[in-house]
Amino acid sequence: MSSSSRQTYSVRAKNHPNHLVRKLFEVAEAKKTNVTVSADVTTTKELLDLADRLGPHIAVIKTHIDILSDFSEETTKGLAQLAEKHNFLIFEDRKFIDIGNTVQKQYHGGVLRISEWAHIINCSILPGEGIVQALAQTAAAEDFPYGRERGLLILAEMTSKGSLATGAYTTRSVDYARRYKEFVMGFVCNRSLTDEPTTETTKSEDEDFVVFTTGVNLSSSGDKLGQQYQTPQSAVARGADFIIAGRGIYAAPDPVEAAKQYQKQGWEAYLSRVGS
Ligand code: 6AU
Repeated sequence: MSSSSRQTYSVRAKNHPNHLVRKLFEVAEAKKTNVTVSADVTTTKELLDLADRLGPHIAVIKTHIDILSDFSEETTKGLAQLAEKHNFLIFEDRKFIDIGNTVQKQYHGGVLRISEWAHIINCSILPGEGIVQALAQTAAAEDFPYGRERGLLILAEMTSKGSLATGAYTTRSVDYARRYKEFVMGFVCNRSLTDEPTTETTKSEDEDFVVFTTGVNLSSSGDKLGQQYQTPQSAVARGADFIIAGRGIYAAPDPVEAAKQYQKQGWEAYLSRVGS
């Protein structure tokens, strides 16, 4: 567990050099929630309806925008309006994984125009350091209109059975995060990582990467396709700053009640970790 994990979101917000991380912590503290809902539904109507109903209980909405059967500008305009209304951030779970030149075009422009509406994106580092460099470069360009309102999470581990995102892959994720920390907010991973022994970089005193942990579910231990779950308590105890839950919330009989439950359990686990 890193030392920053024991600090409150407010303290971390005050000291953090990254504008979007500060905003994320402020949202969490203001709404008393560390829940990211993974809204893996397949129509715009369902997505916007969920975002509006769950909005008061979440810090972040995570999308897979390419699974919508009717994606259009209405989808992203609607999401952006709801993000304003309910004070949450939008995380597009695109998992970029290609050479730098390609991911730059997939992120900024293209049919999905991800940079326009997603505050947070993620990438795998399987292609090597160049993918992080390329995405960071796009966001730092003088003509990039969204500047400090955008950030990247490195997919450092995965929750699926037999995941190969382990060992050197995970260690390098930490190295690359350190090298591009103006754009890298933190990781999607299953535990706090920055005290791991790394080979190429060393931890700075003020290092504070955000940990998003997925595979969180209160009533199931997994699915038939290799997904593996843990509870909000165990995720937070292992270092999660934000818990990501999909089916546990949107497929529940009453998604709003479910979101409230994840909010309560995630928040209590956070309070107990920071000792208040
Ligand atoms: O709660 P679920 O199982 O319904 O949904 C989990 C969500 C899905 C996955 O695409 C995503 O989390 N995910 C990720 C992410 C966020 O990158 C990484 C991972 O290792 N496992 C995982 O399930 O939208």
